[in-house]
Amino acid sequence: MAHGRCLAAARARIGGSVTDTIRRIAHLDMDAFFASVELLRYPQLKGLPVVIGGGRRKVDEAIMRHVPEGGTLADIPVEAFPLLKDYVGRGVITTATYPARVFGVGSAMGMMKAAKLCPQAIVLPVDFDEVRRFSRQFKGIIRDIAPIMEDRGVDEVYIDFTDVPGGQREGGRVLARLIQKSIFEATGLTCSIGVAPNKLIAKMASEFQKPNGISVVYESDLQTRIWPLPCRKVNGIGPKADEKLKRLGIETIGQLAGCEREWLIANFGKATGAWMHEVAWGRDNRPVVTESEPVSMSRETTFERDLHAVRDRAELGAIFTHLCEKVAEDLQRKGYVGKTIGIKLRYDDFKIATRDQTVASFTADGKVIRQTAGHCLRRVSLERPLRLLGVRVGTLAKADSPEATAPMSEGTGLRTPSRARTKAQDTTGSLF
Ligand code: TTP
Ligand code: MG
Ligand code: MG
Repeated sequence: MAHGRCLAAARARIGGSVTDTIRRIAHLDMDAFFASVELLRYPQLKGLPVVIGGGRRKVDEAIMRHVPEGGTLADIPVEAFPLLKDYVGRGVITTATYPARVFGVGSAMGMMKAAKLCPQAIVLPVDFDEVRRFSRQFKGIIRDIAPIMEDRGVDEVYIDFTDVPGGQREGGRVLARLIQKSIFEATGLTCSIGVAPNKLIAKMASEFQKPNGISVVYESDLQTRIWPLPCRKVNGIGPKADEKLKRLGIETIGQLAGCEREWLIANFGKATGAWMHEVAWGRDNRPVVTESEPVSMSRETTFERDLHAVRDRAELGAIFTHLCEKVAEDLQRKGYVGKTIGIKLRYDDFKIATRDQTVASFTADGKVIRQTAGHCLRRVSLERPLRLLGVRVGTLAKADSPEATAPMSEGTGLRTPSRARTKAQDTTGSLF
């Protein structure tokens, strides 16, 4: 029985015929992401070299002045935009459009140095809010098509194509095309996708045809398409490991594959050596992990100068209340409630103290958080000045989940603290 089910699960009906299902993992990465987001706002810059870097507000204001009467941002003349050659400062480039990359300009390069290579490039600041908005949007589009998606940062994700309709056709190309098209139609942004037997190879493959490309790689392509690549292309082989490999005469992944596993272990240690051997042979069975639920949410702040609980009482109190309100806002915005409320302090001698307390019913209420965190504060020493103060809410549940909406459990409303208690050193009295 079990065997029969396995077989059935390993097969998919495609175009009327039954074909074996093979593991298809995609890696999708947005093209020149921060720069592309700016080009949506200023479409007149399409096709021009543009770099992202430098401070934000000043540039915005300078450009805004050039919006013609009754016009929009798209009507600002190209000549009005600041150029790299006029940049003075120590900023580095966050990213560059593909026309700018032609000049050798790219991420992490100093702006003054880049100005020598491409003085005519337009410089724009990053708008993080806008970037985050598009990041959420493109990920939402993907999830609607292929629900097993792993968020890998602002502009990239892994997607498990294996059991998604279209995920097997042309090795995944059909589904990749659909995703690319859907993202472009909704946002105007392009991305590149690699589809491969696993995450490791998919990540490399997404770079093969950038920008706006799709690359499909099969297990049998290992020798021809992966082995000629430099070792540095393996996600996880950083500059240090790469340098050491080079010293040992190993430049390409193929050369790495030619090394004895034991030799790699002798040179790089057990875990890294064994891992290098596996990746060189294209082996990686890490699953695509969909969004993990947050364990806690917290806010903390390091003060500009150390603050003392008595001497700086008002200032500290205001910051504390603000942190509690911010955590409450985070919880509410993300749709969570929590039960364990805690504080974290760092003293001027860098020692850290934490305390927490569990309340009877789930909350995302700033006042409840403030009150409970205040109780926690009374349980730590406040004799030394403080460098940092943090507030955390843990034991989270979705605000609309059954456990969160269940009637309040019996009791006093406050439970015993969950951490080992030190005797309360109440130097603050009712300060908090
Ligand atoms: P990347 O995906 O590395 O680069 P990219 O999207 O700009 O270009 P590509 O087409 O080659 O993928 O990074 C995504 C965004 O993250 C990028 O637009 C800017 C930002 N970023 C940084 O803030 N710092 C960095 O060091 C890098 C590399 C990127
Ligand atoms: Mg990118
Ligand atoms: Mg990226």
